[in-house]
This record gives sequence, C-alpha cells and structure tokens, in this order.
Amino acid sequence: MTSSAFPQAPLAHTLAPLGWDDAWAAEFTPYAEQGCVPGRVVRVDRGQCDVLTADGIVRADTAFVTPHDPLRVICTGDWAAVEAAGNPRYVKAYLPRRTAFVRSTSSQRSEGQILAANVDHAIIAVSLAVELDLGRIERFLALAWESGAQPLVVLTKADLVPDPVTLGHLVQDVETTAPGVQVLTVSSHSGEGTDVLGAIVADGTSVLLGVSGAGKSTLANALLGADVMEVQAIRDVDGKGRHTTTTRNLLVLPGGGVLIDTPGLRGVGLFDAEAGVGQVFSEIEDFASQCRFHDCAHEAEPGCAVLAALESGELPERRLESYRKLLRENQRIVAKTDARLRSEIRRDWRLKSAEGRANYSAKRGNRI
Ligand SMILES: Nc1nc2c(ncn2[C@@H]2O[C@H](COP(=O)(O)OP(=O)(O)OP(=O)(O)O)[C@@H](O)[C@H]2O)c(=O)[nH]1
Ligand SMILES: [Mg+2]
Ligand SMILES: [Zn+2]
Repeated sequence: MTSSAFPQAPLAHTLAPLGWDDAWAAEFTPYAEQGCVPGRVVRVDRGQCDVLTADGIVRADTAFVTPHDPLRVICTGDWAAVEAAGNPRYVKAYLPRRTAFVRSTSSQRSEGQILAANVDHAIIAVSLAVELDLGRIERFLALAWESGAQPLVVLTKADLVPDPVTLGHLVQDVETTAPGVQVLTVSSHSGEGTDVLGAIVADGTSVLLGVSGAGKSTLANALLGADVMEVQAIRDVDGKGRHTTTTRNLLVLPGGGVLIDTPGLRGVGLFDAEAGVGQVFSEIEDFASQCRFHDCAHEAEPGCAVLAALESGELPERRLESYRKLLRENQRIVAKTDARLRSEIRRDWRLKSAEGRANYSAKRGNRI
C-alpha cells in the first residue's frame, strides 16, 4: 500500500456500500447487545486488523479470532464484531461467512488457507504477456467455483497483443477451458475493457486472484481511478519475480462495489474441491452422464461417451488429462484431511453460504 492507507475510503456513514444488508444485521444482533460495532475487515496483519466501521477505520486486536484452525482465522472480507471502546479494541467474533475462497497451502500438507471471505465475484487475473497456462487457470477456477463465488477470467495486459486475430484465439482457448465463465480482456494501460469489468465489480464484493505480476494491483488502481496499490515491474517471463502486494486489501470502489486485491499466489493447491473441479469440467461430466455404465471410469468401457468425445475430437485430450489430474490431487488432499474437520467446515459455511446466498439473491431480485 502507499503511505496513506485508504485515501479512497470515505468515512462509511453507512455500511451498505460495503455490502451490509438486513441478513448481516440480523446475525449481528447478539453482538450489538454485547456493545460491539460491525465493520468489514480490510486487512489482517501481525495479530491486528483494520476494520472499516461506520466511524471509519478501526485498528483492532485479533487475539479472539485467531484460533489454531487456519480456516477459522479472521480474514479480509469478514464482517467483524469490534468492541466499541478499549485500548486495544478487540474483535470479539466475525459473522458466519457466506462464501470463502480456500486453497491448500501446499500439495504436501492438507492445511487450508482462507484467502478472502464473503466474495461474490472471483476474478482470476491471467497475464497475456506470458504463455497461457490453461492447467493453472483450471486449478484457480476449481477453487473459485468451490468458494461459492461466481468465477470470472480476466486476461490482462491486452495492449501487448495488438493483433485482434491472435487475441481472439487466446480468448477462445480460455473459453473452452472455462465453461460457464465469462472471459474478458483488459488493459490497465490503454483502458480497454476496464469499463466492462468496472460494471461487474460495481455489484457486491470481488476478489482479484492470480500469480504475481499478473497485473492485479494495476487493475485495482485502474478500477479505483487512483494509485492506491503499489505496483512494481516484475520479470514477466515466469511470474516469479518479487511479490509486490504482501497483504490482502479490501478497497472501496468509487462507482460502488468492494474489491479485494491479493498477493500473487505461487501455487494453488486444491482443498476439498471436488464439486469445483466438476464445474470446471462440466462438459466432461455431461459426456459422462451419457456413458452406458453408471460407474464408467472412461478407460476402456464399451459405450463410453467420454472416450467417444475424445475420439471425435469434441473433447481435447488435454482437458481429460487435466480433469483426471485435478481429481486425483483432490482425492489425495481429502484423504489427508481429517474427515471430521472437513464435515465441520462444510456444515459451517456451506449451509450458511446457501442461506446467505438465498437472502442475497432475494434481496437483489434473484439476479444471481
Ligand atoms: N503492458 C502492460 N503492463 C501491465 C498492465 N498491467 C500491469 N502491467 C505491468 O505488470 C507488472 C506487474 O503489475 P502488478 O499490478 O504489480 O502485478 P500484481 O499481480 O499485483 O503482482 P503481485 O502484487 O506481486 O501479486 C507491472 O510492471 C505493471 O506495470 C497492462 O495493462 N499492460
Ligand atoms: Mg499486487
Ligand atoms: Zn465413460
């Protein structure tokens, strides 16, 4: 962040622009009775967090909301109950999450990490300056679907691909990799596509995800219309340069909506994301539903519709391999994760997220 932390965030006299609604208010009632005020977590670091409340930013201690289980640690995007007074002021609790973007911290361990909470749009930023890695996009998409948010792929730095035919092919490649997902091209430098993206992010909460150097913070600044996030030249070749953004930051957009910028991710391990994987490869699951045998493994069975699609060229081999690889990886992670813990996690936020989304969609006239 630049030195003045939130120049774009006016004092939030009302929390509505941050996404506060009647359902959140109802959940907050017991905390209000305990003398707490609500606020949205904009950043968490070193045992403290910045919370945007109706009276502006409050720096609060997170000791009560930093349990051993990393999935329950307070996170950017959470709605926090902050003590109304005190020095320090403590966050007493956070409201049950409607959605949460979770990844495994590494493929070796089965520890999950929450990257953002209560997100409506998961924007996967992919640089056009480097060769497309479709497998990585699929991996991000699986986690995005699993989070409960609507995924969106944004191909950044479009100014570096001036030939419209080439650009069209790249978009097409990504579109076949991402059924049901909108794919946009943008350039923060030329401004191309930022109006379309701006209209999407004006509604609800969005999170920018992607590898380091994908241009997330530059895009955040373009959407903010101000240089709030620090941006640095990186080694574009492999995206492994210095990580510029180091904390997840929630930003209030001038045209409405809330945007979370995140540090580049080196790896995105799946975390119990079987349903998400299924959604990324929905065309394969559609073919599979037409296989003669219900439990077809799509290896050599007669009447296998997946193999037939492969044969006819309708299904690229790369897609099927990628699907199998991600399912295998997911099964490995699931096998290592404590079953009780997993079912608890599911109960915890999936049920709540279903309720939350129903409320949210009712409120918005079922537009999601
Ligand atoms: N040509 C071109 N370069 C861009 C564009 N957007 C970003 N860049 C450059 O890409 C580099 C990385 O941009 P950042 O916005 O810092 O990338 P990031 O994804 O936030 O990186 P991390 O914070 O490390 O995750 C910088 O040198 C930017 O100037 C664009 O639209 N066109
Ligand atoms: Mg950044
Ligand atoms: Zn089959």
